[in-house]
Amino acid sequence: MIQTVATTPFSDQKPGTSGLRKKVRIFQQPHYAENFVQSVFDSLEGFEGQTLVVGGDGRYLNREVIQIVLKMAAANGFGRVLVGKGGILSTPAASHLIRASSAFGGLVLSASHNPGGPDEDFGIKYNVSNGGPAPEKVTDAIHARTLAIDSYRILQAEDVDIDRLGTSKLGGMAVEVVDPVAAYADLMEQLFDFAAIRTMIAEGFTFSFDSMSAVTGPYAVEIFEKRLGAPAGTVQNATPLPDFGHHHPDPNLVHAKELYDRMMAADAPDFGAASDGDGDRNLIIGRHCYVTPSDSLAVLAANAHLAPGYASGLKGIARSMPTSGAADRVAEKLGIPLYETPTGWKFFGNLLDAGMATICGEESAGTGSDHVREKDGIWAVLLWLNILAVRRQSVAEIMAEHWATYGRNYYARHDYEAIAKDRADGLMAALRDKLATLPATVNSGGTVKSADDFAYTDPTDQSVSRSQGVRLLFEDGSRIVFRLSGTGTEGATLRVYIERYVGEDNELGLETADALAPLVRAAQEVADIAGFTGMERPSVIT
Ligand code: VG1
Ligand code: CO
Repeated sequence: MIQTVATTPFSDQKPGTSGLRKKVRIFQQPHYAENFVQSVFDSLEGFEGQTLVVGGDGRYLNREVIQIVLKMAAANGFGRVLVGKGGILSTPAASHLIRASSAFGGLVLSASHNPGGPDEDFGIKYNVSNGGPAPEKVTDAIHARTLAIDSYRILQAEDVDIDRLGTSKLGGMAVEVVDPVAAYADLMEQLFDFAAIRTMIAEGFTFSFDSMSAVTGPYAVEIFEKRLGAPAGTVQNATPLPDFGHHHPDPNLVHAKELYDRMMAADAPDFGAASDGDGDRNLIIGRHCYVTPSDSLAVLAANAHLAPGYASGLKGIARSMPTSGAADRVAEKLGIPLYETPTGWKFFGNLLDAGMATICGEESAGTGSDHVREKDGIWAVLLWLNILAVRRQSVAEIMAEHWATYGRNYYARHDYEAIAKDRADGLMAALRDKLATLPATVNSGGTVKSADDFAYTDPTDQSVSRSQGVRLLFEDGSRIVFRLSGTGTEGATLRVYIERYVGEDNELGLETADALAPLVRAAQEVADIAGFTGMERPSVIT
């Protein structure tokens, strides 16, 4: 029986950079998840009888919300739901499944790199039929609907068994429980030279992958250990846990420190990598050689043609605005366009759909291509492995050659976390107020050439996104960017992105912190970070 349940709006359901993310206990309020899911459905047209994909990163509340989604999808008239077995789908695998099954869209249940557990975070994101995160016009409509909603529809039924493969009926709707890994792993085999990677591993190449007790475990074991023949144990923390074993599943130098230490040890393996909660991010560390995500994007773009899936070259490269300009130099050399978009994967979808870009990336450890419409952690690792298998050099050698060819963009991101929201807003407002006065001024970082608040016009549909981050560009090409995070669930996080370029005949071997020190000081002065936040130093440096 379909039940129509009266409800009242919640005022805090505005999707952020990547869907709605809140504390689990906020999602546990009566009607909270239901309101959001109904608001998504109410913002869509024409899904009657169509397919919806649903799955998540296995975090706390995943199973409960999947049952809600199934019953609401049935009550709202979807014809079929594809759900990953056990409720598991990595974000890129969900994207692939939406595309491969010609689904109307999908709900991805994840708070990605945010911690999980009863006191931590949960999230829901809607992806459209191209497999990518809903664009702003859709998320704006969803938000508007959350503020007006007065009822939702749900089928009264027993929970569906999501732990057994196969199809069952829920009301008039079919529920198909699918293997979350197989189709995705097959796609990877089409893109990369598995035989070459397998040979490299068989010849003694050593490798360590940290799934951080999050969703990539089953994918990584299947692909790296089973299909590529890496020894058992290559994948660490391979079982997805609802609380990620109390870890913070963010693959950066702070939260993936164990991997970092292993890669810096005397007996380090040749290659190390990690992924995040929902499997769309990647961290790459060669033996004794950390690769910044921005550099990784540049190296992958410069070498992608070595993998079968990209042998015919790239159509273009896209990067988010705060991501370093390293990829720009590669695009220039390849003679292909470079697009600079706001932060968040949803801005790449149109470029990928239009065939304008093939590879995209973000400084936050996200890289991906037109094979799906999400960033893809395991994909990035496989492309690295394919490149290593062809070039037969170490990661450190590849980086050194890359910098010697293109120059080096020293880069760091400083995050100031858990700032009171009004203080963070005050800091950004003060910066925006003085933008016009900054050009031609001199500070510790040098002479400011221009300063603006980044706005983006999508070249495919001319939609405009404003206020995407304050940029200070210096005469020597250095850059500082300030923006507030749109994925946090507590207070505000200020992100400061610092970049300095040195040409190919210049100082390529500096320590990043030394190379950036004057710019770090400049960022603190110009934005008065200590004054606004009371913090003398960032909480996290990546
Ligand atoms: C962060 C990153 C951004 C990324 C987003 C989602 O957003 O900076 O590059 O696309 O997370 O990634 P923000 O607004 O907090 O800076 V994931 O892996 O959390 O889906
Ligand atoms: Co993620």
